Amino acid sequence: MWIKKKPSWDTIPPSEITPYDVYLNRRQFMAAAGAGVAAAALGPSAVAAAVRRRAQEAQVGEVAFGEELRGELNDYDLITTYNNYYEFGTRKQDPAQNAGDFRPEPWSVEVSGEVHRPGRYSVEELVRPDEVEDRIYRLRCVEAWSMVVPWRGGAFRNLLTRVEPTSNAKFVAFETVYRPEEMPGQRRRVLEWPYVEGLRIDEAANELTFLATGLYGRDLPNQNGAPLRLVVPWKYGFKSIKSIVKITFTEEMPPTSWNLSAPHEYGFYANVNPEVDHPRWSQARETRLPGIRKSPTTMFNGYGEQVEHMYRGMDLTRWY
Ligand SMILES: Nc1nc2c(c(=O)[nH]1)N[C@H]1C(S)=C(S)[C@@H](COP(=O)(O)O)O[C@H]1N2
Ligand SMILES: [Mo]
Repeated sequence: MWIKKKPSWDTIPPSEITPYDVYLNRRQFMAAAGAGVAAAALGPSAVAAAVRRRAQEAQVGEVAFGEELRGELNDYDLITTYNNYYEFGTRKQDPAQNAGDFRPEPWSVEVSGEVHRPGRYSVEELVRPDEVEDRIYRLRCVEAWSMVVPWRGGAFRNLLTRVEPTSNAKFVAFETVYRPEEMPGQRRRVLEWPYVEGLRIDEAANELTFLATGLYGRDLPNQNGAPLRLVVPWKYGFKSIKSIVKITFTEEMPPTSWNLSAPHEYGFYANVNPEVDHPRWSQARETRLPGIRKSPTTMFNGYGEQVEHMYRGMDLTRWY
């Protein structure tokens, strides 16, 4: 992916660019070597962790949204090793372990249905290099844990202005790639494959709806949905569909994977709502990883100001 502008921290000459992990190790080494008394007091692992955190934060330049969450950012390691991506297995560590053979390039997305400019689009046509920005969002999984992630990508509404939905388009349907050869989880029918999701057209056009191509300023790892995934921060995480190959504009509400799988447990809207419990557990509180203590969940995951107007007059207890 291209980046919008060279961030201020990026002053290393190209000849010195090293792979990210090597870079981090070198930074840790230099910091540990120079930290003297503080290092002796804290111990090497605490120093390494602190330096690593700082180096990771340095990968997130100026953010277009969510600056107030910077201090709560989860580590790159956690975000890329604790995943839900059932195409690669159902345990949290499975996607990081099993996604190594997945090929996110070459890639194209088929845009069809109620749209004036249907066709096959490249990732760079959907998220144009000059529109790329970093945003820090909370991610609240329906399983009652949450993280804070620095995404890189583009607003979905930019894409809408280019493909031009027709006036009949009331919903947008999304589909994940189907490649059982590369995705071992798809060889078992845990869900109906391919994974599908959808949004109402006004939700898709909301300023927060984001197409991520990266995180922490780097391309998306396969386990996080490379090369292109949706991020809808006021809804439960399962709406944020990964590795998208189809975007279809429809007049009818499209089917969604978790609703197909367990209709009495997962609705289409799936807005984060602490007052509507999952049939098998409470949604009033959540665990902010990597901690274990629970803290209160907030309506629309804290994004009410941006999204609440879209649901006026709707019975949110029914549509959780
Ligand atoms: N195709 C696909 N997309 C998916 C999932 C999945 O299993 N398959 N899991 C969802 C769930 S439940 C969550 S919480 C988020 C997790 O995103 P992350 O692993 O990048 O944190 O991805 C969502 N997108
Ligand atoms: Mo989730």
